[in-house]
Amino acid sequence: MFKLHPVVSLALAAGLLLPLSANATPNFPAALQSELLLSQEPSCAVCHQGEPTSGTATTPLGSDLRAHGLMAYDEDSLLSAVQALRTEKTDGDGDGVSDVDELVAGTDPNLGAEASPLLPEPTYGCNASSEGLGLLALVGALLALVPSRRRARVPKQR
Ligand SMILES: [Ca+2]
Repeated sequence: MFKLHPVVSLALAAGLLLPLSANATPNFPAALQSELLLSQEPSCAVCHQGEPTSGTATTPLGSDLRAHGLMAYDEDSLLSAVQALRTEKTDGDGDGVSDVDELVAGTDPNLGAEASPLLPEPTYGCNASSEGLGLLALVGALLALVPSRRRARVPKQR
């Protein structure tokens, strides 16, 4: 067994854990807020399903955005897709209010008018990017404590 420097252990742990804890694209809520002049970042749940919201955008809005070229982590593709939805006045839930207008109004564009409450404050998903850091630190600390064996030094032969 070889000894890893604690910093290396942390880096390895981060590399192992980050794909497992991948969330929605973290820059998208702020990009939507800026593009649509929203009072707050929209919840990740407008595009992602599940608890916590993560993975591929599969809500009706998320699917429409992907159909219009949305690519994860590509803010330009998000803004382009939003513009396309705005131009087409896409109404994923069929309630007569376009998806973009619903985002601006703070309602969920995936739900009809009767079941479309104001979006909750995001408490998880793409806005909770530091969520896994506690676990990451714990794993890194545990890896740093793994006993190691030093190589026996072999005296140079003369
Ligand atoms: Ca609608």
